[in-house]
Amino acid sequence: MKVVFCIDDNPAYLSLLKVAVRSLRSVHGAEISCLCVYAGQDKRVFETLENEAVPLARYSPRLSPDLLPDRFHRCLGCFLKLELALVPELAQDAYVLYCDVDVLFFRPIIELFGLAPKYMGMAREATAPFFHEYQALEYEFQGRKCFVPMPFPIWTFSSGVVLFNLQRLRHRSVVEHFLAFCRQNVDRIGNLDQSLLNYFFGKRISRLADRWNRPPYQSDCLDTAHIVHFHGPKPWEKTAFPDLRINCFETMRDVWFSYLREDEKKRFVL
Ligand SMILES: [Mn+2]
Repeated sequence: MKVVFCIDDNPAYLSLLKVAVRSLRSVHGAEISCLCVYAGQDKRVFETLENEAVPLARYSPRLSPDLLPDRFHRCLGCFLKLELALVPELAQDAYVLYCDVDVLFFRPIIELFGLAPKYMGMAREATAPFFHEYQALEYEFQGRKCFVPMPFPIWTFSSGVVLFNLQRLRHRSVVEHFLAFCRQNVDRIGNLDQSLLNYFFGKRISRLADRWNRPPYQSDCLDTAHIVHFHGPKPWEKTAFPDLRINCFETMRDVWFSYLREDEKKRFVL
């Protein structure tokens, strides 16, 4: 199974991607297969991917920037994961493990390769369930009106690590329905791609154990995490989110920096 990353032109992503890929190979060896999906044309991205020997899939998303509200333009990359079932380079893959680039592979992930979620597997965020102001969201698909009842109470699954069943998403136009829903409801979401996945797939999402997506601010991260997710403050951030720079944050941040060369560390004020 491939490990898939998605990026956009945010330069911070390049350091994150390097550590994600290096830690993945450190845990699993160089033969683990990965792919990076990218819609832009920044030379620095091409160079970094080439230097890190990460295969690139250039992809023009159906949810193109002109269809997304301006306020999402700073993080276009996060929407790419919604379309992995349509990426030609993944056409032969039944399942893929999507990971944000702000992850650190800390223990083996082989166990995940044996799972077969019906649509997708995601770990839960440590937030309380909530109720959306809409009882149902609607969208039109091929001239028909479709309704998606909100999966009340809505438990939030994190889109930082998603084990996608691409085969299922390609079957019977599920992904086409989903993208029609996304296009027509993107103004009714709070949390980017994650809201779209949670609202549309709701109770069809299979729950992954916490160890597959553990933020460093959780006290058990060091002892249990297989994939550490720098959800909240990024490893180099010293003042943002003070209440989340707790527990294992400092330790995991040091592990993260250990994957960078001295010259690569210099761009961060430590
Ligand atoms: Mn993330």
